[in-house]
Amino acid sequence: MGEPTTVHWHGLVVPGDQDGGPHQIIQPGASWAPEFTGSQPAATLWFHPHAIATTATQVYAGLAGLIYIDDPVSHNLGLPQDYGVNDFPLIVQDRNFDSNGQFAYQATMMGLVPGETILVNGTLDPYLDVPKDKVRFRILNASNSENYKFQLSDGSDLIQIASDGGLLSEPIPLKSIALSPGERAEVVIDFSAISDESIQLHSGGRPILDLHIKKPSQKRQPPLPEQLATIDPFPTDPDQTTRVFELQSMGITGTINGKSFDMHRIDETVPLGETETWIIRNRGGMMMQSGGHPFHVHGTQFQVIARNGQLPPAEERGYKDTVFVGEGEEVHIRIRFNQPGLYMYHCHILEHEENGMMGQVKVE
Ligand SMILES: [Cu+2]
Repeated sequence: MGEPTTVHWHGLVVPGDQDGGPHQIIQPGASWAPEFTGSQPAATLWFHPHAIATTATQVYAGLAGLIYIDDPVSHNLGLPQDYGVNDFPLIVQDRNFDSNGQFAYQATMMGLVPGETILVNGTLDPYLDVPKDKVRFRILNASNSENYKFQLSDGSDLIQIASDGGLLSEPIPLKSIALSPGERAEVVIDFSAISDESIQLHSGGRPILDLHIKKPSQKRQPPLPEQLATIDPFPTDPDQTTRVFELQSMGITGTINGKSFDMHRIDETVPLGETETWIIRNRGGMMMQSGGHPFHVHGTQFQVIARNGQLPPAEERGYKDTVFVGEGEEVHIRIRFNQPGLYMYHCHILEHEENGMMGQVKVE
């Protein structure tokens, strides 16, 4: 490419200097050789560029992909795990096209112009033949700024088995699953319980993917286990540090704690390995509605402990690296960094990230 870029490992717990944030710039013609050992539970993670001022347009142009982490716990649960047979990625992105059929990235003072077309894995008008059996989908909202609320057209359940950072403690049957930019959900759909020959995955009535149900495979999937992973709550300590992050936006721009991003400023310093509580508040939008912000933290997987003073819904009780904070909402997370270095936290609406809503945390 004729412009600087980076490769950020979204959700991977790696040292700050391997994280691929704005400090690990790859200039045109140069290369970068990150090196790290993965040590975290099985999960569906992803990678995308994270350079200053070029993130949003480079992701829009196609730089995004998935990373799968497997482990014995996940492998031995009897979950569908044959890639391309009963285990499919669904990378969902909205796009506009120009008259030449090229992507047309267009932002205004209000933000990115929403795409008229939704692509799945880069495909227009996608459909998929699926076996009349249990099938796993690893869904990533890789849109720059759109939220989705996934549902099946026949009203069947989406059984969520994993969130951003790995398996939930148990399968959660849901009629709809909301994902803001950067969030993932792994779901199982049991097509053997569906009588229609074809159903549709949609979001608020917008078609996402047509699913054509074919004759059952030879070997049938076993029932889903009642228990998936063990999620140990991070230890609590009455003396632990609490930090507050106030999000405020105005159209395409925004701030965290009243500050616009400055690469030469460390906003927070956190001791390595210590558990903290972070309170994330969405103060809304100045003059216009914010629409909510997906708050993402690099280099760790956190636990959501409260949403608006209540326990979070079951699907938010696993590991997360991105949490949606709606207008006027307050979300509490328990967070711990197990690797040292400099990391970003930011709104994952890429236009907000590039226009002020990002900060830096130093872990030491
Ligand atoms: Cu935002």
